[in-house]
Amino acid sequence: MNSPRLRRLSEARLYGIVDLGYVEATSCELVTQALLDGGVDILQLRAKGLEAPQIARLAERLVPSCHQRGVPFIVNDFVEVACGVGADGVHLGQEDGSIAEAFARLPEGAVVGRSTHSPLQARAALAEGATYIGFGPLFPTPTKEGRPGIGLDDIAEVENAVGKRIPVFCIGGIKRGNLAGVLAAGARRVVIVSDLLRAEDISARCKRIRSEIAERELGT
Ligand code: TZP
Ligand code: MG
Repeated sequence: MNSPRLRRLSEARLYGIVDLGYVEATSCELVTQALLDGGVDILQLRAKGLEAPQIARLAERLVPSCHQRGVPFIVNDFVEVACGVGADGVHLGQEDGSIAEAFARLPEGAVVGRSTHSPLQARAALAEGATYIGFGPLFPTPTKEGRPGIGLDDIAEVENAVGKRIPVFCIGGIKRGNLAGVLAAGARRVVIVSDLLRAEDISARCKRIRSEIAERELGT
């Protein structure tokens, strides 16, 4: 990844996902533009149920807009798609294979993110060399149905043990109404999917979230 985008990731506060569970394939570019206009620092394409070639066709259309804005573009699940479309990296769940193997298949400097659901998994991802982690789901969420929320109690520990070395993005059921509590529990960075994608004005919602995070950081 080029260094301005790498820096953007290291300083990231808001991670946006174009999730085909909420976005029609035909709207992906518009939604990407809205998320970028709203100031997301990193953007992922998540397309559960689609095959690699379909995901690659979508991703190819989104990479240029992200890169024009200096925003890293990440592909969920599919290392080969990330390689093929010039993405900055891949995001892998616990069951999606080894981090080392993904790095070996991606170009030098690529990003490998890992979903984690406990402090133990968060530490393991750091030890395995993940570039960043997702930590959650904090709350039950329709975006990842059937999983219990892990709550807010472990955020401070994970921020302390892992967040000092790599970015930790809290995820799962985060929305404007509970963001203050998530930040008060020690979160510094968030991934928000449905609350952004269902918003009437996606860019405006991103901006509100970003300013709430900034205000908290400044202690205002
Ligand atoms: N991984 C853990 S929770 C989650 C993912 C992909 C879904 C987050 O979506 P939302 O809509 O912000 O709860
Ligand atoms: Mg996965």
